[in-house]
Amino acid sequence: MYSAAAAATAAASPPRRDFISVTLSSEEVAVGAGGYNNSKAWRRRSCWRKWKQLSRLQRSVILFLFAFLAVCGVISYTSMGEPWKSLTSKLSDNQRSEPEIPGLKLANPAVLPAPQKADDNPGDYPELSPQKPPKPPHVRRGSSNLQIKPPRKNVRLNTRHDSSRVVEELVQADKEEKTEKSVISWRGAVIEPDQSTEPPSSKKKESEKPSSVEAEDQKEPVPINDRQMAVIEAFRHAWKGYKEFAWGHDELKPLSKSYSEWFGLGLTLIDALDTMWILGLKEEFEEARKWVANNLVFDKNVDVNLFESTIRILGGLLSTYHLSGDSVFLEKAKDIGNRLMPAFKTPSKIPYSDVNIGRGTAHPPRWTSDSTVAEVTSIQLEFRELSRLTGDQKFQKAVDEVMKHVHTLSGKNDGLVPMFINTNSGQFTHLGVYTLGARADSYYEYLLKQWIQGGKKENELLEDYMRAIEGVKQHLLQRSQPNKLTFVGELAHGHFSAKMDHLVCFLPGTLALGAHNGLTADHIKLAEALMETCYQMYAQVETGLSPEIVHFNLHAQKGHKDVEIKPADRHNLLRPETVESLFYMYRFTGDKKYQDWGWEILQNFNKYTRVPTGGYTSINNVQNPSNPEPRDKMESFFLGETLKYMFLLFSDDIDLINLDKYVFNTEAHPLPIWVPA
Ligand code: DMJ
Repeated sequence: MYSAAAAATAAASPPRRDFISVTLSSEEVAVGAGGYNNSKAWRRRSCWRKWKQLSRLQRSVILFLFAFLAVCGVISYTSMGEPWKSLTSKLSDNQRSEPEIPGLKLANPAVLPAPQKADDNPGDYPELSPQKPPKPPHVRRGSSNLQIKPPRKNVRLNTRHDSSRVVEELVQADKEEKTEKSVISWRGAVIEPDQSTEPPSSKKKESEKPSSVEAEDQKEPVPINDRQMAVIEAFRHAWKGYKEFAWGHDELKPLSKSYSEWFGLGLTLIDALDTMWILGLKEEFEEARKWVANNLVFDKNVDVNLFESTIRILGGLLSTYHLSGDSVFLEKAKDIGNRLMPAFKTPSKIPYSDVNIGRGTAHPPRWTSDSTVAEVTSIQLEFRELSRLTGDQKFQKAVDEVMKHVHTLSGKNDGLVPMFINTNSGQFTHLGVYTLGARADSYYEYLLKQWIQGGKKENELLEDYMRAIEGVKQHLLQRSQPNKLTFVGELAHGHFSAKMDHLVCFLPGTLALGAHNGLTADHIKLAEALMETCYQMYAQVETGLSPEIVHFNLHAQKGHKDVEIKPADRHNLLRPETVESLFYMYRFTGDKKYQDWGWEILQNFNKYTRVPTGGYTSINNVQNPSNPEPRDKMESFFLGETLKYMFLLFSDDIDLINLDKYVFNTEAHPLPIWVPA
């Protein structure tokens, strides 16, 4: 607005062509002075009249001015827009990051600039190289393929106090490794990133490639922590005994400083191969690899159990092949796989339990023509993977047929299966007894895991798994007294028994894995409850170690715990199931209590089962801390499973065997999950 004096001056002067004068009427001056006519119509009319009174030139100049101002406005908006947008989004990010807690208002809310992304303005800070933020545990990373990269240097650890030196060594080793990005193996041989997963056969189905080990993971390995160091130390102690007294034999007898043979195939050594790889034990792995290459011979007149040799030997060789990329393991896997095939030559195609791998003959146990249900339905992950790698479908065909057949069988109870199946008729036998323990356990585990391995497409497997878990809920779940622990009992001809094998403790982990893969969320709730129970099977016992079997109290009695142990059941075989489940539970929930429970268990293994001259031993009496009665045997699964799961449990690196890329067989040997290319 112009002042009244300016208006008067303008009115007095004659209009000049080269000046623009704007005349304001007295009415307008009056408005400026306080008189105010609020009629919209009047205002519109008056403006229009004035506009009409202007010369054409004046009108053009005014229009030009408006246009000019409009153009300036648009230009300055576009140049200011980005900073403005980022400012407003930073502000709103800041606002978002302050969680709203009802009833709580911060007196002085902090105003902080939003953290700048490393690549927001890389040129601004040339002296700073972009840094990865520290990885929070349990944050799922993207789907980049990875290779497990053990440290280039061997881990050296003589005592617990060595741990900081070892960490330094590992960090140094990692630095060295970064300079050799094209190499993915520390075994000496240079392996190109892709080479490790390429099956030797061109017959391999292109559409089913493993999600893992196809390309090198470029991410920084997470440093090993003190608890993991303690696992490495335990492994080394066990290995020392095996190497000194049982090298190349099946199992160490640590007290008598000798060994026992089951199949005569170096079972402990093969079972432990991928554990050494995962723990980063280079020297030990190298030595064991040489033994496999030079001494492992399957052309032997020996009877082996189909299930045990599949999960431990075939599974161990396949997983070590995947992790290391070394074809010697695949060659051996093919050899044993072929030698196990005669087991499937039965009238029903349900395999016999035993095979003579030298003669190529198979037979059931001497006293029956039955096979165990868990055994014939827990060899699938390994045989299917062998087909995928070799391109020879016969392995997969044989084991898939077993699953298809079992899927259609009658004699199940709401998805729960009996424990035996006849190799002639193909029918379940000993009907009416249902357990998730010995002889049935891994049937349930492999339903889920095959479904995951195959890319979640085989619906019958999922159906059978879901139905079985409903069956467990309906028939086998109970709560103990006094602490109301949820446990899985057994059903025999309609009678419930409150007996639970330690073997059942695989179930919390399997349920958690299912929930992680999108199955109903109440499975994780059940997993949490059962995990607590499995931990109590250790915590309520005098040595802090679980017996083989417990009986839960269903009725509160003064002075009685939830867990009762019968004299025949109080042995501990260094089994893995509870630490296995603790590992899954920690991976999926991030709850540190699971790590702490595992840590307690490791300490108790060290206290009651460690043999000073090397090795660990099974014990006969978990209730007697002053004499746990060592049994003089270290089972191969202690190195294959128990210590491996401990190491993984204590790790915060979800890429250390990423569970979206690998599925563990029932002997803790990770195999790749197949995904469509
Ligand atoms: C292992 O051989 C396997 O975990 C199997 O599924 C059950 N028994 C032992 C460990 O307890």
